[in-house]
Amino acid sequence: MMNFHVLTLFPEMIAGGMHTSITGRAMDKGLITLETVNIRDFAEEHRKGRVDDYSYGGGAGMIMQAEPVYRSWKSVADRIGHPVRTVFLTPQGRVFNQRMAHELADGEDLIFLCGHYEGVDERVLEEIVTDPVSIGDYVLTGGELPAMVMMDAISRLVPGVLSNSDSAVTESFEDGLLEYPQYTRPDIWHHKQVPPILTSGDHARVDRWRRDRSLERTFRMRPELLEKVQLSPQDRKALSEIRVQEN
Ligand code: 6GU
Repeated sequence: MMNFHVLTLFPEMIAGGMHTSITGRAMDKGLITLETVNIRDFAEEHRKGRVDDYSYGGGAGMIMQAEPVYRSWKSVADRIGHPVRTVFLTPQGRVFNQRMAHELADGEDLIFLCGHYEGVDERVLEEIVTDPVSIGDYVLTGGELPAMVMMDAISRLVPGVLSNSDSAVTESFEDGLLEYPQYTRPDIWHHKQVPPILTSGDHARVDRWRRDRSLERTFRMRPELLEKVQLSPQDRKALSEIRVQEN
């Protein structure tokens, strides 16, 4: 069970994305819930629904004001009634990874604050944010897509969200290596045959072949990941042969 609460200026973007595919089914099944809160609904009385203003010190771009963000957060936090992690989506945050997804999937409630414009007044961030998070080193226009990325990654860790056969597939990236290549019918497509080991029926050889392909892909695409992986003697042998092919 996981309750997501999203503070945003674009609630329909969040709802539209989340009601699709596996997260949509998880909501239908009651395994996750989604509450979107429109920060604009908490604009100050005299500002006619505006929630941004100029940056002190000058510079291009508008800044989200502290008070509407605070009020929208408080409307959620008061209802939950106990301290709850509040994630602020920002390129200045810690870079999201699978370990953080597991850590955040532990709780019952999570609040996401999606920034927009050029930023959010730092004073409200100091009061409400427990986890500033980035999803990678590139710049997006707002925190909505990053929040959806995080909710997707967290949702699939909630018990019951994935079918057992899908969960089994999880184990492979969870072991720290990239996935092996996969194939389905037909056996020959564009003159390319499926690797014969996969149709041999020899499960031990299939497992070894997949492990070797995972090691090979990881070595070629993400060599830094190999530093943190437990390697068996057979893994080391396979890797040394892959390294030889490289030269
Ligand atoms: Cl969390 N927000 C924005 N605006 N851009 C990003 C990001 C977040 N993570 C990577 N780029």
